[in-house]
Amino acid sequence: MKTRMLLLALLMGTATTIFAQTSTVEERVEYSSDKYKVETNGFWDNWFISLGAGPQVFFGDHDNRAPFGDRIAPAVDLAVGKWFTPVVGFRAMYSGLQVKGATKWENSGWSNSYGTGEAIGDPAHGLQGQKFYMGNVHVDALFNLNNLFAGYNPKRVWHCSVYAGLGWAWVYDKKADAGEFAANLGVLNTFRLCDALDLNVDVRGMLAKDGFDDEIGGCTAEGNLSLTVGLTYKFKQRGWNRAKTVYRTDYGQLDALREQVSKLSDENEQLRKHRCPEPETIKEFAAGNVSVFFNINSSVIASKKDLVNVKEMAEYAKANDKVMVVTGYADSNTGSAEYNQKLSEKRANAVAEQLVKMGVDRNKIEVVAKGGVDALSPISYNRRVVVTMK
Ligand SMILES: [Ca+2]
Ligand SMILES: [Ca+2]
Repeated sequence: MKTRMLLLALLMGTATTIFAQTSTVEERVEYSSDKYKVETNGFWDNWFISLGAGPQVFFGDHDNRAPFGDRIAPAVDLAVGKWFTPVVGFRAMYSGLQVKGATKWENSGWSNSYGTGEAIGDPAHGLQGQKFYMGNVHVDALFNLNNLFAGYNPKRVWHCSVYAGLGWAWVYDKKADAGEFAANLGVLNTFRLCDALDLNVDVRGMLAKDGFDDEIGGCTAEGNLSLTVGLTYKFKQRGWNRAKTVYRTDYGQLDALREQVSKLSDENEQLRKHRCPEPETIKEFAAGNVSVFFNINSSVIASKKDLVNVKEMAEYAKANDKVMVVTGYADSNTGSAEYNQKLSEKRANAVAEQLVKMGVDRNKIEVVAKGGVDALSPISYNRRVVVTMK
């Protein structure tokens, strides 16, 4: 619990004056364990500057006829960049320096081939040495493969990034042309030395048009391969924070809410005590009796619909502790008096059975059998059971 207390006290003799302001806020932070989830950061975060130096070899006209060792020339690079996410970054870079190779003694039509005036390679090829200085300014998009495939880890030592870029490359003492568009592709390996510094090893290929070296040899392009080793300084803020969720509880506010709930609860209790008693509603059952009809010579209830009213009456009887009277009849026109007596009893029992199913206590049901009658017309109406209450 983080408690911030601002306390200003004045102690003068026996008189004490205390001015205090307190607030009690608890913050709980949960960090995501997902290595692929990080918090985004601001524009000024994760900028870096890098420097490197090493050898480079140019692949231009006639150069492959010079001994390889004679073609190795120095290269430098300087870059400023930024990582937008652990995986994606960019940098603006200056790279290049010297090119060493071979050229013809006489270049028909090409005035400047940067010849050294010294024979090189097999004399049969009639070549002289070549040396010139170049520069290459390019913007590269960087993709960190370790963070892409293995997730972000701030303590990881080795990072391998691939990059592709486009820029402008030129030869310093060239007079005819300002330069050429050049494509750059490479692999940047960095090794963490400390939080702020990386050792960088950059292998880069540059591709430019044939005219770049002032010799048109007929190839579609010529290129430069460099390997530079150097240092990268990473400016603050560096790295990424794990994605997090902050849970904040203001106990001052919570106490106020508790107090309010308690107050409302008290008020509710007061209101409950003073509540007027609800008037008891007595539901009257409208129908005095309900009939259930049967087919001739049958004690099976003819239509289940008749039971709807029976059920209503049963519910009322149960609720009001009434006794139900089930009276069975048969029509006196068919069958003997003895048979009709039994039939009316069976019919009454069939309805009584339904009442029991409806939850009416057996002891609260009276079964009466009236035998054959002709009280109703048509005569079929006498094949019935009448349910009443008492
Ligand atoms: Ca050449
Ligand atoms: Ca060329």
